[in-house]
Amino acid sequence: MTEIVFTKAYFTKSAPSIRECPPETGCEVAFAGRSNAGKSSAINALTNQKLARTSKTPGRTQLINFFNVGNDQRLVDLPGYGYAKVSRDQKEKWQRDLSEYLQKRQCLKGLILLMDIRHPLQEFDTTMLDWAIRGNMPVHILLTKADKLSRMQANNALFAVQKQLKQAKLDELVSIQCFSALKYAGLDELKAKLQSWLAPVPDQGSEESASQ
Ligand SMILES: Nc1nc2c(ncn2[C@@H]2O[C@H](COP(=O)(O)OP(=O)(O)OP(=O)(O)O)[C@@H](O)[C@H]2O)c(=O)[nH]1
Ligand SMILES: [Mg+2]
Repeated sequence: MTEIVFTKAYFTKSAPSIRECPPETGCEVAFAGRSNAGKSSAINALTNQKLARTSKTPGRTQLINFFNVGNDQRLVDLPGYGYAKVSRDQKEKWQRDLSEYLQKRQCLKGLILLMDIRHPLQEFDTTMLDWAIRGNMPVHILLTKADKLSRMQANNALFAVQKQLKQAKLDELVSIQCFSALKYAGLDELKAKLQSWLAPVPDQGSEESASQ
């Protein structure tokens, strides 16, 4: 297994729709969440570069942006959802694009779902979870902007979401952690998750590992 060097990430492409995404080869992991949840900031913290545009104005990322992190391994910054000021047409287009991307993209190995730790599991967050689970896609939740809360408050928020996931019987496919792009907190856990999805250790008994 080669360790992914996230700091070597580079931008490759912006796609206005799923039809214009790069070819279905290798593996990718997508970052999804409400507008302003901190998707672009998380990618920048992870790569230690200003790769993805961040903004105080919600709805900044309107394209599907692809970043290479290795040989056919990609991170994908998805357009944020839930931004009140966009038109209904635009909202519907985003929803169609997201559902199509999540359900049809074969090379998609997992979903990083970002939610502001102060407002987790809002409208459409749960829809995203449902779509992913229905497609048997593992999800890793980042409770972002954890620096806005005390450690105790952050842990309480984490436990509360964990409890809800358990009650909804979603805890097998879904993992969760606190995160702060501002403080670079939670990066090791996120990197380990991405590594496991993008470059999994081959199963010792599998044909693939036997032939190597
Ligand atoms: N305090 C704090 N602010 C953060 C953190 N992460 C992001 N922000 C701020 O939140 C705002 C939105 O961040 P973005 O990374 O642009 O959010 P996004 O999810 O990519 O937003 P869209 O592209 O609109 O979907 C910016 O002002 C960031 O500086 C964090 O960990 N802590
Ligand atoms: Mg963004």
